[in-house]
Amino acid sequence: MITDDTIAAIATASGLGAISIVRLSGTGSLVLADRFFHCAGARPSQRPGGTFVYGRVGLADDIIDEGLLLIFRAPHSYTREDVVEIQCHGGRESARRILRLVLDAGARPADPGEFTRRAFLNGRLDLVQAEAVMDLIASQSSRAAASAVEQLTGHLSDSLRLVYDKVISACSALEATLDFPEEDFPDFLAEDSSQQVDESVVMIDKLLENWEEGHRLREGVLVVISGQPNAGKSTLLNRLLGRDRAIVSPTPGTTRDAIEETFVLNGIPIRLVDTAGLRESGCLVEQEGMARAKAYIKKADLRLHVIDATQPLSKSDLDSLAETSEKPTLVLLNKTDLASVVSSSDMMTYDSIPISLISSVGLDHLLEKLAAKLDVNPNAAPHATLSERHRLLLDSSRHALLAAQQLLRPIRPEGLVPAASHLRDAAEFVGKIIGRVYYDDMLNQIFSRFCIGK
Ligand SMILES: Nc1nc2c(ncn2[C@@H]2O[C@H](COP(=O)(O)OP(=O)(O)O)[C@@H](O)[C@H]2O)c(=O)[nH]1
Ligand SMILES: [Mg+2]
Repeated sequence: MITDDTIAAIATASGLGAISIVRLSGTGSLVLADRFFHCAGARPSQRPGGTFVYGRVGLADDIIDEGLLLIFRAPHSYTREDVVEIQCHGGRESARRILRLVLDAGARPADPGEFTRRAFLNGRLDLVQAEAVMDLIASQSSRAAASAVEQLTGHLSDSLRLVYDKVISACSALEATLDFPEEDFPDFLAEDSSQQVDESVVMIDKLLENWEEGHRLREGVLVVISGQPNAGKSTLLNRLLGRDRAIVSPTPGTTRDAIEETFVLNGIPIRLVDTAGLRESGCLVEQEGMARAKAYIKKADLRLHVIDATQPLSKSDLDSLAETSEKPTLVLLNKTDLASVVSSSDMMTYDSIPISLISSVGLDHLLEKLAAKLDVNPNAAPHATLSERHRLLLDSSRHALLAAQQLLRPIRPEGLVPAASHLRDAAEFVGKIIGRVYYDDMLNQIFSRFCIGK
């Protein structure tokens, strides 16, 4: 697809830093480099790919900075086009002025993700790998990053391509039968197709199994802290985050709004939410806070319910626990550094842990239990995981395959045409995942979440 226009962008994050990088891709990259990069010896466009050279950047009579020029020649570059990267000094100013110069000289500002989009269109990456690039940049935990790298290496793409090939092969076998007259169409081809449809469904089911984990890696697991005012909820949030994020005070009703922060447990990002304590209150702000708390508890993947163990169990605690008894819950009996009147045996069916947030008793146990409840295995090998986009398309493909399966059991001549049509749909859905099939709109949507310069 190699196009004539040359795109340019600052590839590094804005802010103070040692270096910034301005990146160009397209057939004009090297010619542009000749105009604004001045080095000893051969001009940039006379130099081989895979090399770098020191020089001064700017116009001959208006030097902006000194830096390095990295030269990549098509097809040995990220985009498979000619690419140059200028490493200049960090901070906003140098890179911005260099970019302006390049744009004035005829390059076009790159859209978000446009370098990666070109890498995809030029066949360097498939769509699943291209998405992994952004997942890696956006990852919030070591596990999510490892999973993205695994996806980038192409293992998920390989599995998806196998499914795609199988569906295509099922479809071709079936379509071949359509060329025969109805009275003597070759059964064996239709049977072969039917068998491949069954196998495709099994392969898709296996892929869908790992969606859940991918979702958790990307979005984080929602853990909500609930309990009565003064039980120690905000103290718990602060202890788990390792910093004083929420105000802690002996005055009940201090936390009004829900506070959400992320911390990482065994490589999995956890969205931890501190909520307003649940109690009778005439105050409108506090009531709104409690409504939010309840909404969060409803959405939570896991609830940490904090109880002040120095006070007798209140009806409100028991009601609130009973109300959401189906929600995975850990009950924390807090303040065990003082004389407790509630113990684990009072908690009956609930999983409970005695803790003291002030004297740090039981915190390790809490983290262990939390990891176990969330089924977070620290030793699990990283594997590429499906995104929501992949899941939806796989689901659609699966439905189309099942519809075809119905029509092929038993094989009847009149079922062949509609079955083949379902199989074409099934192939198209999988094709859209890896990018064998794509539309501009679809690519726009995928690459719009990328950053500029990637
Ligand atoms: N003795 C003791 N006090 C605690 C413990 N955890 C929290 N507190 C105190 O209990 C009060 C209420 O804590 P806070 O976290 O604001 O409770 P929240 O209303 O549930 O958010 C504060 O004065 C905390 O210092 C604990 O383990 N032991
Ligand atoms: Mg609080």
